[in-house]
Amino acid sequence: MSDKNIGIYDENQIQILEGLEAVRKRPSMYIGSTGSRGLHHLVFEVVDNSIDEAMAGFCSRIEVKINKDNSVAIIDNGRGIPVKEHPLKKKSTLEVVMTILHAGGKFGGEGYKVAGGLHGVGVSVVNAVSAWMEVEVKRDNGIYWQRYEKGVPVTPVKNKGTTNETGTKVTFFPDDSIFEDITFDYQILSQRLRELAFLNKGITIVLKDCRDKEEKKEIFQYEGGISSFVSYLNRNKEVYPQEPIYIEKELSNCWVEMSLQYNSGFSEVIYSYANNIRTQEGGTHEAAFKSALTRLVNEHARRLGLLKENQENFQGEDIREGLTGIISIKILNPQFEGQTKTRLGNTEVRGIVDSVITEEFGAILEQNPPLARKICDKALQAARAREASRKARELTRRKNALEVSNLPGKLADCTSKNPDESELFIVEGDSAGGSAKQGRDRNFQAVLPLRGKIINVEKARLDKILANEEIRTLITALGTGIGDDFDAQKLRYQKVIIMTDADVDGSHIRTLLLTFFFRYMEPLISRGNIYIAQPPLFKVTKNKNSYYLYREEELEKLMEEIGRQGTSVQRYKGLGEMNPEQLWETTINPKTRTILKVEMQDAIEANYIFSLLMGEKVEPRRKFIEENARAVRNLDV
Ligand code: 0RA
Repeated sequence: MSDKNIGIYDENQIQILEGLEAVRKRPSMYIGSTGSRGLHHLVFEVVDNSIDEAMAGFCSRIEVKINKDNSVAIIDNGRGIPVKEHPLKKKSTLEVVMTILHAGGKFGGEGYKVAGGLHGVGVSVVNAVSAWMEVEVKRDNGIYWQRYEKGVPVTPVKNKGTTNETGTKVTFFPDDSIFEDITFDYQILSQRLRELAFLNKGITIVLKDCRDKEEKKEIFQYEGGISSFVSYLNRNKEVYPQEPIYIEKELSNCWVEMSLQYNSGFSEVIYSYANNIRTQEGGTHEAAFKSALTRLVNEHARRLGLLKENQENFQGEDIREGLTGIISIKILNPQFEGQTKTRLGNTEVRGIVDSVITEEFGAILEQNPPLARKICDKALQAARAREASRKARELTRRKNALEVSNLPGKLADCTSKNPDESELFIVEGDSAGGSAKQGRDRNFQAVLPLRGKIINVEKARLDKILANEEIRTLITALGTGIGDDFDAQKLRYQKVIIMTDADVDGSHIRTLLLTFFFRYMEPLISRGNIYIAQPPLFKVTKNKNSYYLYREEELEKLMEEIGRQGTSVQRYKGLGEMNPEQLWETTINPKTRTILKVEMQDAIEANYIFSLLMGEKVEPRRKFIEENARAVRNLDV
């Protein structure tokens, strides 16, 4: 093969161009989006191929390196992409894998491949959306190399020397005419690579960032697999038992791994995975895990005499209070279903996971009576609290059923009953609430003033939370219900906007509200229903002109522009200092306001931060605040 071949279009060439052209025309169809998510998917797509090699038992180390020029290299010590002539295409298999859609998969020889969701589209897709890509393969005692631009080879496959090692190095530079922004975020890469290292125990994943003068490097390697993951999730918490419970077993071609541990909090944190993909919507493996757990604990509670004959069984939620658990399975042909294709549908998995957990976790409980007793005791306490909360919960439930007429008195509802156009402002304090009520457009904007402080849900059980009047009012106004009753479809307002003062108290109330939404109405956050209002910090007046400023930095700039003489500056300490018209103009009117959508980049990290900031332990919180205080903007004193 020679360079001259380029530009000669035989039918193979045309097929390739059509395939890759399709990717470049509709990149989102292949990588999900052309935003940050899609950009980082490129790295994970290549890494998944290396992980496949690891799962097949041929690769022990993967390195991801962000280069100075913002290109990324993924280096593994797997078998290397085959380089010999492809029997059908009559050219190097390496070029075939890199340039033909869906040719990335292993030919024959099936393993537990990472496939499904957006992954598994093949390295050729990454190639297609890269300004350039280079691949280096060590295999068959040689080093082979090829370069591509926008997915098209610009060199032949070259032999660059000899070696007795094997492996693949893929380097690519994303095409900035396709992506909104081509800057890689260290945190996003680090979080997913750490997760992959937990999910594939023993494997070493190295992340290097060479963009700054000072090189950053992390090594992820966990002999404990997902039990290390559970310890990580529960770090800085009081835990029981000291070491997470861990089981692993292969049954009927399905690899099942489960780990769990309690902490002293009240939330239930369960993550499920199929072939390394987080199954956010659950599925057969998660359902089987939960039901087996419930059945086993109830059986032991009966056997230990903790549940008497006339007593009802514990419910699943009783047993999962304060539980951190992970179920990870690997199967040959995962079926992903659901809105976001993150629900495992394979029906055979249900029975497999059920038997593995029943057998293995059953044996652990049997062999360890103090453990079984403690778990049952915990469930018993939770069940009592649930009974106590039932009444409080019924109050909110009944009000839901009775529609608008029974909405809380404090709520100034909007006229529209169409959630798609309706907004709810949750406002700190009665006086600001009053201004907001007068200033809003009552056709589609509702206002709910919060009088007292809302309860910190991180430190209380549901019964106590529901005894809090502010929370009950909020639940009723939103219309979704809570806990097992929660139904996002019933949300009465498409936008729920938190509007608090720009001071310490305001931040506190905002954090309390966000903690509540995260723990009890999480779908509202992932669906993008929760917003934060941005009231101005200053009003500057000169002659007949007024300016509203939303950031500290803007003040000095404006003063330089318009001059200090005859200029008056009003600093807003609270929302209450604005009259209804001002509030409308600056903060409420959709045409002139700015509101921030609350987004969650990573649920795992969010879980940790919320329990750290709002939970029981003081020392780790102090440390976190000390370490992060410098990064905080607008801290008022
Ligand atoms: C096709 C076939 C085989 C391995 C690979 C592709 C492969 C691809 C990538 C991408 C990054 N690292 C990779 N490592 C391997 C199987 C080769 C064999 O049977 O020997």
